[in-house]
Amino acid sequence: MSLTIALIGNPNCGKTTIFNALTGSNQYVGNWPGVTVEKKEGRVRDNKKIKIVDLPGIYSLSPYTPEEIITRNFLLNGHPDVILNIIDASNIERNLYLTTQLMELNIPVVISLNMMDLVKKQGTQINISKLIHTLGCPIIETSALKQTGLTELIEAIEITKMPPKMPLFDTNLESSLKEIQNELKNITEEPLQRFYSIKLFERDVHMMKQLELSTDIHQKIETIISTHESSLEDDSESILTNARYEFIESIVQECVKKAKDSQLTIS
Ligand code: BGO
Repeated sequence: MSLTIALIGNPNCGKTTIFNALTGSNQYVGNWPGVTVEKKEGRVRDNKKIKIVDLPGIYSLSPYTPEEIITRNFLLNGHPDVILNIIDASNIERNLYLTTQLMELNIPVVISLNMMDLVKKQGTQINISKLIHTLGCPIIETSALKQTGLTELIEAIEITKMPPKMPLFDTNLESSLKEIQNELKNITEEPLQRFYSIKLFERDVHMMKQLELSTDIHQKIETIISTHESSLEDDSESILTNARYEFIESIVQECVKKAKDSQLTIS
């Protein structure tokens, strides 16, 4: 069975190094339609049935740059079987921001926790089992530089069929998202309703246009958002960003022990 893999990560996470190591010379370079952003695809050296689509390095799935728009359009319309999310483990907090958004797409995710050679050198400890349990997806420790973990990465891609857990936010935000989701019942398929409700909460104009909401539904959703904003005296986009960072902080507190902390414990 052939598989299409969407390769995604922040700039400088090691995505190109991993892409080259997995595909070798089996690569094809072109452009994404309508833009001058390079499109690279390749077949895995040891399993030609796996096609990897190398998406541009991005920090978020917001609609502000051509790279972000290309990536999310591919995720929503390109039918990838698995997202391979490369995380720079030496910068895990910032990299997980994108991961939380990928987890909302109802697509199976495999995480390559890359730069583990650096993390080990720094003396940082990451509790991988806890991280797997919290995110609900396979996580493989890799060092693209030292070429470790790559066979395990391919094995995980071959067997992963379930999407990860959805990140959950505070009760008030969850209840506003649920209200928006209820308005989308007959408009989008159930598995993507949460993703769209989050995008609408952020007033993402591309998504509003794409969903072709009626004026009535649009107004109902606007009332939900502005009521939430007034209660927190903040704009919806910042509310969502803060909620994501709270979610990430709780994960990092549970699963990551920085070297500084271990030194403190020892002394
Ligand atoms: C330079 N471990 C370590 N230590 N480094 C890694 C790893 C890893 O697991 N993976 C990648 N790198 P890209 P994007 C460089 O190029 O794949 C390094 O943007 C240098 N170059 O070697 O390009 C990788 O595609 C001079 O580093 O990332 C590269 O995601 C001095 O991370 C950088 C030092 O990798 C980015 C590093 C001239």
